[in-house]
Amino acid sequence: MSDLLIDSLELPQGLKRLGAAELDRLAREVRLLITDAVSEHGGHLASNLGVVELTIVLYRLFDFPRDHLVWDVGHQCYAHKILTGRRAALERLRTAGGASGFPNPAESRFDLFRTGHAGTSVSTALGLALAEKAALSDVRTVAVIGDGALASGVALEGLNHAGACKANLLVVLNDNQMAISQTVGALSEYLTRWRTRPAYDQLKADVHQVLDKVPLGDSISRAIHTFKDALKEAVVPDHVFEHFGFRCFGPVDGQDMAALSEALEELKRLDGPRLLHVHTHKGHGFAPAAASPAAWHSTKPFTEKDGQIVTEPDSAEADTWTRVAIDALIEHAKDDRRIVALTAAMPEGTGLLRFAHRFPDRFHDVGICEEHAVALAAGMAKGGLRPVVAIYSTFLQRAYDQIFHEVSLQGLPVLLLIDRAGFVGADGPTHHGLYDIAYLRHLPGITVAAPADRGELAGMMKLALAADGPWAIRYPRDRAPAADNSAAPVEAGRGAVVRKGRHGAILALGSTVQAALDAAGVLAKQGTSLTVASARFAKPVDADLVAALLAEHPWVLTLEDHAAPGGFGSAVLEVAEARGLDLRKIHRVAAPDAYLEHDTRQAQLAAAGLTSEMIVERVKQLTSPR
Ligand SMILES: Cc1ncc(C[n+]2csc(CCOP(=O)(O)OP(=O)(O)O)c2C)c(N)n1
Repeated sequence: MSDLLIDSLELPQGLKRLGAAELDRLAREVRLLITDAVSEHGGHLASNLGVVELTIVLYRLFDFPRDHLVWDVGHQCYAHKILTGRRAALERLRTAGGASGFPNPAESRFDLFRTGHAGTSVSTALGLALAEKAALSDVRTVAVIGDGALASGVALEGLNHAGACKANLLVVLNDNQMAISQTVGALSEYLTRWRTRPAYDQLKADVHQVLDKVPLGDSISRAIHTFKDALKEAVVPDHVFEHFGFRCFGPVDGQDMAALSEALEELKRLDGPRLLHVHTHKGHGFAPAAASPAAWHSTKPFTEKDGQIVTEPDSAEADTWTRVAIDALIEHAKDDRRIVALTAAMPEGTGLLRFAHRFPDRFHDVGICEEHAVALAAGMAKGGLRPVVAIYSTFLQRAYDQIFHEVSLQGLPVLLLIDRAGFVGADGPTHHGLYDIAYLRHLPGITVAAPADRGELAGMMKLALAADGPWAIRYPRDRAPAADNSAAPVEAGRGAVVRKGRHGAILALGSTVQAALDAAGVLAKQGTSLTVASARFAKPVDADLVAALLAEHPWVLTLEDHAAPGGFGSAVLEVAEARGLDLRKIHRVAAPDAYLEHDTRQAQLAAAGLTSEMIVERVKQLTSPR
């Protein structure tokens, strides 16, 4: 029998009956469960440890799922998952069949939206609140948003609208002064100044002073009334979101369940747009994460040995595409002072931290504001700089319109380094980078490149930084092959044959070239000789190469770590059609038109038919007599 308190509770209702000492015990247990799951499977740790108390108090005071709770981004939902009966699933966190690292309505009715991108909670929660208003219901809606996500454009759009339409919405601002790294920007500086004002405690002192002045003999009920009224009016008068139409409260210590309960109990009784400013600590309760919250924002599996934390050896880090790309960029930046680098709150993930250390004055972290990053780069390019914007493929989706309107339409030399292009593994469908070719290649004048190895990347970087128009270089969350597969120098819009054969041809894009070469090696031993070409560019596609491969082989198989609709293979079909070539000889392997769940990247590539083993099978089908 388990002696955990949590196992004796009916969740989440059982939380409402716990006393202060039991709540403290529960918080410790939840923290341990989270730390255990992340130590085994990796995941977001620091943010989750910070919101344990807040999550418990929200579940005690509100009636979820009758009431609505929306977590922004959703990476901090582990306590929420544990408290809604998903402890067992969390033990297999981010692995196939286990709990997703993000909210997912398919997992539980307590999860309202499938999320992973920042800033959307206020808008979706507002929509829910307005739907409840239309139904004349008394259901309450709560959005929890971090100080990092708060500065994203969409969050501010939501707040702007919510304040004006007087919706019954409670926004809990989970301010821990961190996005992944330190939160940046003027709003963050404002919140820091605000945080240092003991507004809520001061408020209580003020109210008590009022009560002390209530004349003796006045009824107790009047005194209580005065206190409640005063507390209700205890808005923070000049808080910036007051001017957005929100009644603002706080800051409250988010690790103090009594203080949180007191504040939320009152706020629950009020109507209209309300904002509670909560101050939490990333990594709370786990010393290494509390000391280095950025490093522990998202972590690989780890163990504790003799009081020391040991993570998986990181020898491969030096070989990642991220590292290789930023190293190449740094080399160019040494000689070209016009090169500036931009990130949207991901200096660590994109590798740009190294650029920032080398060239602090030429580095800009704009916060979780991908649209702004791209528009800013357009302005910089217009002003004569050579901006390089490194953003994950999935988050760059935010900036589609800026790529079209501010960059492509103007023909400006902005270089997009599209990291995490392709399957991402454990983060799953909210984070796969499977659409960038589709959302870029229809823009006139843009060049979209995908290197197969380090040599190709170096060649592409050189061309991109000398180009007079927009470029994108996409690469996955993976190791970059050291081998220089193709001796042919990189030329814009040209692919290269890297292996010659006669039974069929594979035209592979980017990281899929290595899998194609591995498959060709296996097949050669079985008597099937293949041509393998590195396409290098998804826009423009090398039409001459496509024509030559079709002329010399019975079939051409395209490979890409990208969605099939609108991807590289589609582009090959288009150029072949434009030249009047035989489209029936072209076959495509790409990510299917479906959301592949969290798993290892390798398993996802296999599911899409993109591992060398799967390619061997596909080629056997193509070469076997029909
Ligand atoms: C549009 C978008 N860009 C970038 C990210 C990557 N990302 C995940 S969490 C995070 C930091 C969020 O900070 P905050 O909202 O303050 O939450 P905290 O982790 O501090 O609780 C970032 C930048 C994302 N999820 N969505």
